Amino acid sequence: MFFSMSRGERPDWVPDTDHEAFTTYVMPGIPDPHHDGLPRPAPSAGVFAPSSAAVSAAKKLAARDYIDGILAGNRMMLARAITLIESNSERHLDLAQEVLAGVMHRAGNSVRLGITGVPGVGKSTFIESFGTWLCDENNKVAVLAVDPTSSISGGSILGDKTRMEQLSRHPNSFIRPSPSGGTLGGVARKSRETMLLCEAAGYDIILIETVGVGQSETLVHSMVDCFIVLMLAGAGDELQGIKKGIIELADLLLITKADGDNITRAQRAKAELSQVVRMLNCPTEGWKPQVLLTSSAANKGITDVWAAVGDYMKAGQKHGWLADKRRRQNVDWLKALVEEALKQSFQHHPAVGKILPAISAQVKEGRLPQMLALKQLMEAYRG
Ligand SMILES: Nc1nc2c(ncn2[C@@H]2O[C@H](COP(=O)(O)OP(=O)(O)O)[C@@H](O)[C@H]2O)c(=O)[nH]1
Ligand SMILES: [Mg+2]
Repeated sequence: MFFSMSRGERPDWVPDTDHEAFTTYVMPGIPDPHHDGLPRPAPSAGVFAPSSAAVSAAKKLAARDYIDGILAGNRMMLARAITLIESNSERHLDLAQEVLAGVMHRAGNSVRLGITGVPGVGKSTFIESFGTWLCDENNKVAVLAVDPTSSISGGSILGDKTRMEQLSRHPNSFIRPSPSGGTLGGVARKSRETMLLCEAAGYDIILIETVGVGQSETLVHSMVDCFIVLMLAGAGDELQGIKKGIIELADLLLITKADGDNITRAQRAKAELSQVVRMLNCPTEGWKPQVLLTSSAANKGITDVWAAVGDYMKAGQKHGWLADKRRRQNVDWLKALVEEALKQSFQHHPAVGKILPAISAQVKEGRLPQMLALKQLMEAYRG
């Protein structure tokens, strides 16, 4: 099902009683399916189909207005700044980055949690109960999503509709669906910058939901402090799409839906998984990934998760790896952007574009060695 809502319209599930500052709405998709929202080095006229409608209401504001609004914790200004960040228009890029640069000194003071697992494992429902409890405890919680499928299926918005109703009404929460369309790199760039804006606006816990398929979990792993993997008891490994890799990424493993008939199975799964985790060679000093049982339906284990996150953060502070991890993530992020920009610059280079089809054809038929092809392409690229 497609959502065909224009910017500013409220989704039908937004509570009528809610105030204007309700921030969840459906982003328009990206008209150019090949554009991922990352800046391009040399835009030529007509290449972009900017989603300018998304930002038209906001464009009268100056960077200062956004910055002051965000730093004052104004939800409306935060939401508008995120819209700016999410815009694919070159025109908005400078302003968006000026805003980001203006608030960055106030970012970084949050606990960043990644939450992953296959569709249906209970991520959204867990975030609803976990997030609501955190908000009740006087934390300010921002929920973001990195969902590469959201442009096709409506993605997490479908889940949010029914699963996060209570949380979305809470005055201490801020929920932002995944930016839709574009490459995963583009989606992740926007989510990462959105996270910084939320932190600057005073949100002290950031929850980032992502599906545990493809590459999105690796990307989210590279932007959070603590990575939480949700798993179902009894479902086979293949069914869960579980590679050993994703368990190795986990700092916390939650067996979800540990309620009703499922309790015994969940306990058994916990014992098995704990053994697997013990055998993994965990490089994090002072921390062994923990396996916990949770039930969002019965509201069980939710506070244990927060206690475990607290232990994890304390271990990271004590041994110094938490700050290291963030510094490394900052630099890795720059590297990823450079790689992406170089790739795009190459792909959109006119001289490269001119000779590429003929060279590819020769390579395809085995008539031209790849290294020679590369040499010709690089010569064209360097000009
Ligand atoms: N019994 C039970 N069902 C749950 C629990 N958490 C989620 N579910 C159900 O599992 C389904 C998928 O949940 P959802 O949160 O949308 O999963 P997501 O795709 O990982 O975000 C829904 O039908 C939920 O009602 C739980 O703790 N216990
Ligand atoms: Mg979901």
